[in-house]
Amino acid sequence: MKNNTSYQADSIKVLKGLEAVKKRPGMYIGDTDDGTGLHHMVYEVIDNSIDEALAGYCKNINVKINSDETITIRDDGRGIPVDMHKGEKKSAAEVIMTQLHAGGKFDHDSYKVSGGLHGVGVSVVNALSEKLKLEINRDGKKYFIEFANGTAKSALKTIGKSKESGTQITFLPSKEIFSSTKFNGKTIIKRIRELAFLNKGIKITFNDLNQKKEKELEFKYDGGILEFVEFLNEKKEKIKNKNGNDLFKRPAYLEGKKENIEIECSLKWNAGYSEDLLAYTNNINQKDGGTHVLGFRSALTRVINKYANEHNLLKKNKLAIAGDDIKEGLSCVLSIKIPDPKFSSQTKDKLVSSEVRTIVETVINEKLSIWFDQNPSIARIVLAKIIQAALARDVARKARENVRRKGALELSGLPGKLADCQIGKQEGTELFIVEGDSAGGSAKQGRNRSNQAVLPLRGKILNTYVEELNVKKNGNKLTDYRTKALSKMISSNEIVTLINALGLDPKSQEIDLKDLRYGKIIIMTDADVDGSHIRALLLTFFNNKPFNKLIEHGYVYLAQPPLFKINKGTKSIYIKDEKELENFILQNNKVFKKIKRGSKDFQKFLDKEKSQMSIQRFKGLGEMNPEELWNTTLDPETRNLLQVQYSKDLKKDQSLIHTLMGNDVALRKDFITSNAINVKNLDI
Ligand code: 0RA
Repeated sequence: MKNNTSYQADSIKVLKGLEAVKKRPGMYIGDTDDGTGLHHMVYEVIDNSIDEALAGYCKNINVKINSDETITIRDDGRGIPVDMHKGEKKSAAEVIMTQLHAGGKFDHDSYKVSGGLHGVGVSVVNALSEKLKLEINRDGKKYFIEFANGTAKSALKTIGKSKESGTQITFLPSKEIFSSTKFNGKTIIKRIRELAFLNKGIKITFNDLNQKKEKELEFKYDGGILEFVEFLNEKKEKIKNKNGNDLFKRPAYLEGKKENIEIECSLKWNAGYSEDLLAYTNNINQKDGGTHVLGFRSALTRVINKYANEHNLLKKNKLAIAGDDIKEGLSCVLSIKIPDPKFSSQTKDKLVSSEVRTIVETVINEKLSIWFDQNPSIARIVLAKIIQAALARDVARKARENVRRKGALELSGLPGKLADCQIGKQEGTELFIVEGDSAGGSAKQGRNRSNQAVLPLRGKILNTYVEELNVKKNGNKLTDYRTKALSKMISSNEIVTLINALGLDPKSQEIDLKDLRYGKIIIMTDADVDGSHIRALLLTFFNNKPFNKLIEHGYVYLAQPPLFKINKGTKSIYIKDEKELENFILQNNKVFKKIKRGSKDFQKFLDKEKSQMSIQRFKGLGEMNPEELWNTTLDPETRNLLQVQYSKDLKKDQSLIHTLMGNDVALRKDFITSNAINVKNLDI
């Protein structure tokens, strides 16, 4: 508060105050070159009218850009006081217009919530204006006073009678201070609209007389920030209810007052993924948030988690909802009004008043809980969206962890276990997926390094079968199935390694065949039950979207390693399986022609023949030396490859895989000894 000592001393202080403003205008009003300061001049005056409205005395504000480059702001409030100020020997109006922060002198405790963008008062606008005319309607009279560069041209005088009350200020910003003094209609409209949203019921009109088609725009929102949220969502995709309408008939609107702090909040969710949160303190936006936003976020997270727990929505997914999941598609306006806010800087971009946090949290917590309870059908769908976001985040986290897991990828981006081939193109190259490290060792040594790559897999890979049929039956969409399948696949180290080796992206929903690093993908497993199982698991993986594209385009093959080796002198003959061994013996012995096949005698002789021959049985690929592996399984000249193909009846294939790889253990066991997918003899 001002301390009146003597008239002279005070006058000097006033002069010094306005000189300071003129000397460093940027400090008081913002940048004087880029237009922000110029428009803050307008906002400062409008804010004073808004204050008058918030005090309950003003309903209408008119803003007009005039043809002589001046601007007029008019309101129907009480009018700036006109009585003589005893100490100053000046009218109160003149004092308010010429003294820095002089507004406070006339304050009642409730007055001046807004306090202007910089809280500097209209005297700053006056100081930086070449010309300012003030007209006051009050006490049945019309008063007038004019200023030039902040100094009164003459004392306030009565110029007539008036039945109205209110204040009208017309000013021309100083060309010595501002690089440009041309007002931008759009910029002003944006602020006027914002103020109309933030202060429900106040009517603000705008008129630009320099526009060819002169028309008055009117901004009045009885719904306040609720209408603001609707406005922010106009062009956004809606979450639809079962009738195809916006799930939110209107946004949620919450309000409360605690310890002199007024809190208003409106929010809704749209179908998008980004967040749109606008926070205001005393009509000023905080782009960097602050304590009010922190309080809001804690309350929101708490209420959502409480709701999810009370309705048992989390347990079956083994999930926790985080703030980021709630943010997706949220639009919210949070507006608080507080007597003496503290900001981190002059630009008021961040609120730091610490008491605000708990107060906002308490109010939002209480009101939002009530809103959720009163709107169960909206709450249910919003929760489903949030839980889906949490699931997706979980998938992404697993993917990240897999990529980071030690040794998963070398710097080349390829798995360390992969023994790559020298040729760097798809055409003519082959990837052998090999069961076990020992077989991998033989394959690595026996292969043709120029075009054959080897990837050893350790043991049984994860069964990646996802019951698509069931997912669909529960009324969920294909995305759910894909998320589930993807989540399952990338949870396995071995599978991520495989996908990386193939040159594909583990997180991508689509495959571009051009990315594939090899022309043939050859599954090479032992010729025993375990081998068949691993082969089935690999085929199950390749049957999942999007990897089934590789089967569809004929990239996937099965190697056929032999089970027996017969040594005949210096020659070696390799035999695929028991049946082929039997045929081989029969063909080479005339004796068998006379004995009935399958009889006791037949078996006796057969056993006798076998014992006389030198037959070696391979227990697994690992028992073959590199040369044997090359001769039997790797060499394109002699090997026997099977191409994996879907049969004509794809539905039947899939239902077979479903039966065999699904949850039924007994059926799965059958699969281990049989082939689920049709294979056709290719080479030979
Ligand atoms: C100081 C005291 C009072 C009102 C105002 C200033 C006032 C300033 C502006 C600026 C634009 N429009 C305005 N309207 C009001 C309170 C006056 C009283 O107590 O009667």
